[in-house]
Amino acid sequence: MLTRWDLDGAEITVEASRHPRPVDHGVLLDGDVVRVTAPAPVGRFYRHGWQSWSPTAWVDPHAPLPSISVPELTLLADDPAYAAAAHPGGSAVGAVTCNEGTLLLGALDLGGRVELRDATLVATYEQGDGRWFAALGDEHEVFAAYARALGERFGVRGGTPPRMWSSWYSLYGDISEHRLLDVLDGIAGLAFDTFQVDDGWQVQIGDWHANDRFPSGMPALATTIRERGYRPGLWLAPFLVHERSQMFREHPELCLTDDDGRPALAGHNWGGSVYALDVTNPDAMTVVCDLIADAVSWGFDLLKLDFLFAPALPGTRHEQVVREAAYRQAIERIRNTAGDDVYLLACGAPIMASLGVFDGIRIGPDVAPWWELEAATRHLQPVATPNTRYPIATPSH
Ligand code: 9PG
Repeated sequence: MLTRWDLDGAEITVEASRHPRPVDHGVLLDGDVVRVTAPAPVGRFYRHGWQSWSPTAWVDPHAPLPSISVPELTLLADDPAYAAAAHPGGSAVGAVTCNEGTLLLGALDLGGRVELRDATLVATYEQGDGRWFAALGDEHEVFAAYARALGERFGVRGGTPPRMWSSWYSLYGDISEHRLLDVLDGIAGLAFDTFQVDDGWQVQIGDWHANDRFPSGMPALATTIRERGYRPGLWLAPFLVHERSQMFREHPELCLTDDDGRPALAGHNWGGSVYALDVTNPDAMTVVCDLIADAVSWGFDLLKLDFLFAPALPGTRHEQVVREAAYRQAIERIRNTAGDDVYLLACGAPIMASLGVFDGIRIGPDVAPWWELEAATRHLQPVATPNTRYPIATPSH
C-alpha cells in the first residue's frame, strides 16, 4: 500500500502493508518490505553495524566502506549474510539526511535490514513481516525516539557501568594466577571496582576449566579478588568451540552446520578453526547453561561474554528460526541461569537482539595503544580495528 505521510510540511512516500500509525515522534509501519522515500536530494546514509565490532557510521552512499580482503574476517566484521550486498545497507536501522532533516527507519523486530536505494530506505526482515519505526526531524531527536521505541519493545537494563581492570589490555592472553596476583598488588589504590580475568585462563575454547597456569583453580582466584575489594569478573566465549577442544571432538553434532552438513566455520582464532554451538539444540543449551552456572558458582559476578554473534551466523539449525531470534532465546536462558544480580557484559554481540538482556553491550572495537594502525586497517574496516582513534570517535565521511 502506497501512502503519503506529511510530516512538518515534508511529504514522505511510504510503501507498507498498513497505513502508518502515529506514535511518539514518528510512525509505526508494518510489512515484509517497507519503503520510505525522502524528498530529494539526499545526503549521507547512516549504516548500523550488526555486532559490536561492525562499523556504524554516517557514510557517503556513493563511496561504500572498503570490502574486507581476508575471507575469514568477513565472519568477524559484520553480518556475513550481506557481505556481497549491492546497495549500501546495515543492520536493523538506517537513516538518510535530506533538506528537512534526518529520515530514520528502524526495526522493532529481530532480523531487520535497511538499505538505501537512491532516496529510498528499503527495509526487510530475514523472514516474514515485522514492525518498523520511522521518523523525520532533528538527528538526535529521531534517534532518541527510536531508542525509546526499542526500549518499549525489548526492555531496558543497565545501571552504573563498572570501572573495570581487564587483563586483556595489559597482558592479552599471557595471564597466570601469579601475574594476576601481582597486578592486584599493583593497582591497589586506583579507582577500579571490578577485576576482570580475560582470555587465557581456560584449557581451550569450549573446555572451560582452569589451565595449569591457574593451579589454585578459579573459585580460589575469585575469592582472592573479592578479598582485595574488587568484584570478580570472568571472560567466556560460551557459544564457541575450538576444533581442538574436547567438547568439539566429542560433540561436533552440537554445532551449526553448513550446506554440506559439516560444522559451519565461525572464524579462525587461537591457532585454529572455531565453530558455533547451535543454540536451538536443547543439548547445546544445556552445555551453555551449565557453563554459566559454573562460572557464577565459582564466585564471578561479572561475566564478559564474547564472540556472541557466532550462533546467529548463517547455517542450518536444529530448529529453523530467525537467526537473531535463536540468539535472543539463548541469551535470555543465560540471564535466567545467571540471575538478575550478575552483571552480563556482551561483546562481539548482535546489538539489537541483545537489548534488555545485558547490562552492558560493547559497541566498538577494542582499544589499543596506537592511534591507528595501517596494516590492520588494510584487512578490516578502520572502525572495526583495535586502535585508539575509532573507539573515541566514529568517522564521518
Ligand atoms: C579475547 C579478546 C578480548 C577482547 C574482545 C575479543 O579475530 N580475532 O582474532 C579477534 C581477536 C580478539 C578479539 C576479537 C577478534 O577481541 O574484543 O576484548 O576479550 O576477544 O580473545
